[in-house]
Amino acid sequence: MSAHDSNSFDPTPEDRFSFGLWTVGNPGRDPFGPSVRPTMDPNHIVRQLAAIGAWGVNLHDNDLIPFDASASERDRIVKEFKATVADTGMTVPMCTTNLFSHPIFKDGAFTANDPKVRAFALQKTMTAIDLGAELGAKIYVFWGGREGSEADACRDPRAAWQRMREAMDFLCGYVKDRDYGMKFALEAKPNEPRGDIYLPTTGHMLHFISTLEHEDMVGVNPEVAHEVMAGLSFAHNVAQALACDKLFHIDLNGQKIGRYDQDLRFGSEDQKGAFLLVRLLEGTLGGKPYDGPRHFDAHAYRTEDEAGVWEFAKGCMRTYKILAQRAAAFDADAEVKQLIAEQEDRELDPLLSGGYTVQKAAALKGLDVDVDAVASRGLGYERLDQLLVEYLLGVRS
Ligand SMILES: [Mn+2]
Repeated sequence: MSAHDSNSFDPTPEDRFSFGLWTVGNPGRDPFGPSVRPTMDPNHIVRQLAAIGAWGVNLHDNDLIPFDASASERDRIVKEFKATVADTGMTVPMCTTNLFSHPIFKDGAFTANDPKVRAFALQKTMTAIDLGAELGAKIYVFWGGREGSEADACRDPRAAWQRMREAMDFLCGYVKDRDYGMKFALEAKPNEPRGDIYLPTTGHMLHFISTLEHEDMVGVNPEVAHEVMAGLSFAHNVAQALACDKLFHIDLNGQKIGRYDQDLRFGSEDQKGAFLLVRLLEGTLGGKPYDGPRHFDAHAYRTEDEAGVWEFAKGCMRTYKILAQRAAAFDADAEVKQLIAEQEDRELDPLLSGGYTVQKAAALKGLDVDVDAVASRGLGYERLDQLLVEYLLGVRS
């Protein structure tokens, strides 16, 4: 089978693709209209995901268990779901808590002004962490859906930051006490549903994590759409997280800049950004690849019926694999390698790395840089970028 046989891009469990119950299960409700698709049973979703080659299924507590379920109802639902996951050979790599749908969370959860809301948020999260542990999840995501404000006069934003720290320290303590072996992945978003959300980008999260009591067990879960909403380069954000060994999970989807959170099929928008992201995650440029799940946090267009939902899911996975193949071919291209290598003068490496010494300072001060010659060099980036575009468009391989 050649690399260009379209079947070779069909997903398999070895690719470790995962979807949330809330993604393929999204019934198409939006602020302007109701559901356009029937709600799907979680067990049906798991069976369908397995059938199309996915590996994992993720969930919020209330994607599986209704908010007001009784203990016996909860146990029945979990038992059936666990059996379906086992029967299909699927896995539950990640779980999270819905701390945004119920009206009690209208002013946030961990950062809300009312201590009863904060206490309930901790209670709900501990219960949901127990569920995640029961399902075998090793990653627990925190997206602070309503941790933000419109009437900013309501609290000192420093108090919100401090409350978030206290909640994370507490919940890390809970997971350690229970010996669940879970890691936390924090997900940033700049706005929506709140006017402004605290800790709005992955960069903010990375710093926040460095202030936590158990920072070793906390990383990030960057989402394409969320960083693009903030007008940022997603690949740059992910690269910083990878460089700090903090990329614990990732939310792949598609987004147009300057819009509401679209959660579109992965690779359906900004194919160049998606190419550069997959190149980074797969390590085709040479860096250490990302070794976590390839998770899609996206949903089908509101125009679709259930058949369209599975086309959407297959599309996310196929596009990822196509981009991985395109990135590998691009980075194996001799001309590409040469254009990148030409910019690197290894001779000065000893002076530029390894930190300060008196000798290096003296050598740098004495260095004779021909500034005019260096400044007048063309860098060949037009050619390099065009080669990227030609790989992306499939005319060079
Ligand atoms: Mn989103």
